[in-house]
This record gives sequence, C-alpha cells and structure tokens, in this order.
Amino acid sequence: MLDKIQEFASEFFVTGDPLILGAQVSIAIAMVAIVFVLTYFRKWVWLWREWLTTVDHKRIGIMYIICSILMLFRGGVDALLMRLQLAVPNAEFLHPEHYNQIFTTHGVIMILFMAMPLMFGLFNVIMPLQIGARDVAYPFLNALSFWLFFFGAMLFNVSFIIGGSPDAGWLAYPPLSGLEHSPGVGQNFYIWGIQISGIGSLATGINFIVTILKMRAPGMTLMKMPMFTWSVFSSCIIIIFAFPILTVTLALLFLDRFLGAHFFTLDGGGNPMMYINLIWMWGHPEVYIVILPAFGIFSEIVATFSKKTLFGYKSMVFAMLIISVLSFFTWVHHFFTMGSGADVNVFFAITTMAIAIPTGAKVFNWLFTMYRGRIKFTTPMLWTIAFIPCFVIGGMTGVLLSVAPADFQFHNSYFLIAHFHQVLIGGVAFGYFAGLYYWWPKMFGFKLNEHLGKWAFWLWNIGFYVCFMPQYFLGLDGMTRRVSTYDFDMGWGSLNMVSTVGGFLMGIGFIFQVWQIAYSIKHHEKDVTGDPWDGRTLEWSIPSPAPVYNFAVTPHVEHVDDWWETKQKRAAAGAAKEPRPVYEPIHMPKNSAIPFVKSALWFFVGFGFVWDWMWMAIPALIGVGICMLARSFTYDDDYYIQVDEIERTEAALRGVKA
Ligand code: HEM
Ligand SMILES: [Cu+2]
Repeated sequence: MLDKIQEFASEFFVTGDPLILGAQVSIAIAMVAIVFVLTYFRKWVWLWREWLTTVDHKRIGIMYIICSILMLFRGGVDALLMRLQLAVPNAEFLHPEHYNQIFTTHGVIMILFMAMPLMFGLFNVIMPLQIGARDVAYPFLNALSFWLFFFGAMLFNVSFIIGGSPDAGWLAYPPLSGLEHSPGVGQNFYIWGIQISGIGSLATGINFIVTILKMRAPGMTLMKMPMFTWSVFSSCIIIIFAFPILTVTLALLFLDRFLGAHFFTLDGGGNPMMYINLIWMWGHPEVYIVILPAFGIFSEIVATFSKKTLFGYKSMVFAMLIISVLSFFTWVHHFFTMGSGADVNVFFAITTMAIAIPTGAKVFNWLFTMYRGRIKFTTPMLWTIAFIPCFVIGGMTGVLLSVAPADFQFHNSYFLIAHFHQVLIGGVAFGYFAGLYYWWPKMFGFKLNEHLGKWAFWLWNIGFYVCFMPQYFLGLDGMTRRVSTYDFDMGWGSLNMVSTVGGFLMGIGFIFQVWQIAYSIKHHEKDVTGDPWDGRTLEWSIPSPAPVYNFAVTPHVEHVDDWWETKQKRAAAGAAKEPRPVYEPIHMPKNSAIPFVKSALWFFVGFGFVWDWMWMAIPALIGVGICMLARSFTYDDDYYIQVDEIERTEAALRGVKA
C-alpha cells in the first residue's frame, strides 16, 4: 500500500530537482501566508463579494493586470534561468530536458498569460470609459472570460510542480508533441491550459466588439472614437477570426493524443504540416492582436504629452484595419524552409513585407504629432519615445527575415530570437508598460512615483539593447535557438555573456517597477483632479478611480478629443458655473458567483483529462452544465442605482458636501 502511494506521488509530483523543490516549498509557504492574512484580517467575505464575484469591468481589468504582473515574474525567472545557462560555454546549470521545458513555458506564459491579460486588463479598465459607457455589453460574460483565463493559466502553471511541464516549444509542433514523443502529461497541461483560457479570450473579443459598436455615448461616431478604442476594435476583430482556429487545432491535437486519432501523424493518413499551418494561422495574427493595442496606447500618449491632436487620425485608423486583414495572410513566413515551394514562398514574402507600409505610416504619424509639440517627458512618454527606434529596428530585421531565400540562413537562429524579442519587448511590453503608467492614476486614484519609474525605464531600455543586440550577431555566427549549451570552440561565449548581463539589467528594472508600485502605494500621492495629465479623452472627465457606474450623466460627444475641447470651451467661457447635472436612476448588472464557480469546474475538467481521470472530468463537466442551467434561470440579475445615491457618491468623489 505504502509503495503504491509512494509510486503515485513520485509520478504526480515533480521530484528530484532542487530548483523545483525550492519553488514547491515557497509556493506552499506563500499559500499558507495568504490564507493566514485573509483569515486574520477577516477579508474572505470582502474578497468574495467585491472581487471574485464582481462583474464590474474596472475590477475585472485590475484582476487581469495583477495576474499578468505575476506571470511576468514567472516568465522572467524562466528567461533569466535560460540566460544563466547560456552565459558560458558547456554550462551544466540546467539539464537539456529542463532547458526544453523552460523555453516552452517561458514562451507560452509571456505571450498567453502575460501579454494577453495585460492587454485585456487595459481594455477592460479603459475602453468603456473612453466611449462613455457604463460597462461592457455583456458584463457576466466578461467575468466568465476572466475566470476562464485565470483557471486556464493556473492549470498550465501547476504543471511545473505536478506532473511535469510541457517541453515541445511554445507552439507544440507534432510529431514532437504527439503521444509517441511526449508520453508524459506536460503536453496535456499545455492543451487544456491554453484551450480553457483561449475560450475566454474569444468571448472577450466578441464582447468588446459589441461594446464598441453598440455602447458608444451619443454623438461618438466611429470616426470620433479615441485611437486606443480603435486599436481594441481591430485587435478584437483579429481575435474573433483567429482564436477559433486555435481552438480547433488544439482539439485535434488532443484527439490525436487521447483517442489515437491521426490528424497530425504521418501514418494513418495524417500530416504534421497540417498542424504547423493551422497553428500559425492563429499564431501570426496573435502577435498582431497584442501589438495593435500597444499602437493605440502610444497614439493616446503621444497626443496627450505633445499637447496636440494626433496627426493623421484617418490614416491611423486605416493602417490599423489594413494590418488586421493582412495579418491573416502572412503565416507561411514562419516555415519558408519547410518545402512549400518557390511560388507560395514568394506570395507570403510579399504580404509580409507589405505590412511594413501601414506600420511605417503610423510611425510617421507619431513623429509628426511630436513635431513642434510641447513635449513633456513623463514616464509614459519616455516609454513611447523609446519604443519608436526600438520597434523600427525590430521591424526592419523582420523585413530581412521575410526575404524567403535569406530566411534559409536566418531561420531558427538567434537572429530570429533577437528580432521577435525586439518587437515583443520593445513594442508590446513597452507599450503596455506605457499604458500602465499612463492610466494608473485613473485606475487607483494616485500617481506612480516618477523618479523610481525613470530608473526602471533606463534599466529596461539599456538592458534590452545589451541583451538582444549581441544575439543578432550570434545568429549570423550560426547559433541556433533552443540549444541548451554550446562548445567553447564555437566562439560564442563572450557575446552570450554580454547578453546575459543585459537580461539581468532588465530583471533589475522589473524589481524597480515593483518597488515603485509598493512605494507609491505607501506614499499615496492622491490625485484629486481625475485628470492628472491634462488628458484629451472621456476617461479623464470623471473622478479617479471611477465610481461603479462610471458616468453619472452620459456625455454627449462632438469632437475627436472631446474632453480636451470641453476644457477649452470652459476656459474660454471663464469661471461660469456649470449647470447642476440632472441625474436619472442608473441600470446596473448584479454580481454573480457563476463565472468563478463554472471556470473552477473547468479547471477540474482539464485536470481530469490531463491525467485521464474520468471520475474527475465527467462530474466536473456535469457541474459546468448545471452552472449553465443555473444562469439560464437567473432572472434577478440587475438593479438600479437611485438618484440620491448618485448624488451622494458624486459629491463625495468631487470633494463637496451634498
Ligand atoms: C525580459 C526579458 C526576456 C528575456 C531575457 C528572454 C529570453 C529568452 C530566451 C533565452 C529564450 C530561449 C531562446 C532559445 O533557447 O531558443 C526565449 C524564447 C522566447 N521568448 Fe523570451 N525573453 C524575454 C522576454 C520575452 C517576452 C516579453 C516575450 C513575449 C511577450 C517573450 C517571448 C518568447 C518566445 C515566444 C520564445 C520562444 C519559445 C520557444 O522557442 O518555444 N520573451 N526568450
Ligand atoms: Cu508571423
């Protein structure tokens, strides 16, 4: 009996690695500490009522952002472990198998569980405020999306202490990810973790498109929408076309592994190339899903801190929409070397190069917006200014990679690694950081400390170039990606050492950011204006943090930078008193426990399928069904905020007595 338990435990838990043992112990300690703190301060009820069951888009957004910062930490630790291993030739710090797991989890976590939730967090907190809405179109679905993301990410993350991590790369190509070559449970965790959170992302895409199309304040025509809202819209268009492909691809891979189907095997009539095409039909649009909102953020920040309207509004909108369409026609550039033939390669080389045109137009628009502007070098603006050269270089190396014959040389080398990190860090990560710094006061009602923020900015930026510039040369010298070590004779040692130093500079930059947040929470420089940057769009017209109902009175929009125009008009009219607003009762959605419970059940469905434990998966699936029925028969799901309560809240927020 004891033997059996021991045997099970050694298969169930990952054992034998001191790094992982340390992580297991610290996770256990952290969990006990959290439970203790919540119990000691009697916060369980508060947590449940205010957060876990909330359908308020602002709170959901904040939860997304907290998760993504934790995931940035995990993905960053993975990155630094790899950089340590690669710092010197013939290092024995990580075993090759462990290295495979780490680059796989790093890639998946950074893109799907760091960039995506940071993006969804900003979408949630800001977009409804920018269009003058009270919430998103489907608040319940929004909560469900978040919890599906959360439990999917959890399922993926537990694999490193339970069962073993996936190790077939971030896109899990078969045959490597098939049952024959990956018999463990790691690949199952990959499939179910991504599948569950992916459904949440698809729902968000639908939800936000409907919100933008149906919930704009009166007067806000499409061409008067703020640029960030446009970027949310284009990104969601890509989501609703791309994510179903991912869902189907992972489902087929699951059938191959679970039922021995032959979709992606060479025998039995399948073909692994099919998978590679499908996964990139999602994968390439995916990188545009995350970059477009960064473009939107930069557009807002450039206009605000140059004190000018964005240059070329229309061309910006068209550029964004063209990119969302083109992004679906470039996927083959990820495998020029895999035998599609010259004609096919030429087509995809040209479509890839074509994307540089609208992107270049946007860069000129930002530059012209800054031209002769009164630029203020705040932290959000610094990230924006640093992004431009970084993204331009990263984009140009992308054009080099798109030259199909040349790609036979660059393919799978460190040249590629440097390229995509340059656009993912210099574009996506810097963009979301800029957005986080910019909208932080709107979310929490106080500013982040600028001094520490500048330290973080310089560390990240210098660290970035020190880390990734040497990798272009390593790639040209023949160093391929996904190798866990290299021989002294290759002569790659010194450049790799430099690269590792750069990686750690970024790590220190991250520590500064955490310090900055902690410091700013402690010192709490309250922003009473609601508009600390002298902003241009509607989110700045209401107090920070925004009340539950966002706008006490729905605004009427006339201009592109409507709030800016309103401020100019008010200034011109002198200190004339604003007429007292007339409030009406506000219709709001009620909180619900179903999104949390249902997504938690999905976690068990996934966990059951990962281990082939039908006794767990099937009851959990039935539970999911019951949740759906329960929701269908919930009639009491809304309430009204009465006028006297609005009056009291507004008076308190604006610091006057009612
Ligand atoms: C913070 C600094 C970062 C460092 C030092 C870093 C470092 C690395 C390293 C060493 C690899 C493995 C290279 C190999 O052996 O093939 C890698 C792969 C990768 N990284 Fe990063 N990374 C960073 C940030 C990011 C970010 C922000 C993203 C995405 C938003 C990202 C996405 C990826 C992806 C997709 C892979 C490929 C994984 C695979 O081969 O399956 N990384 N990174
Ligand atoms: Cu691509």
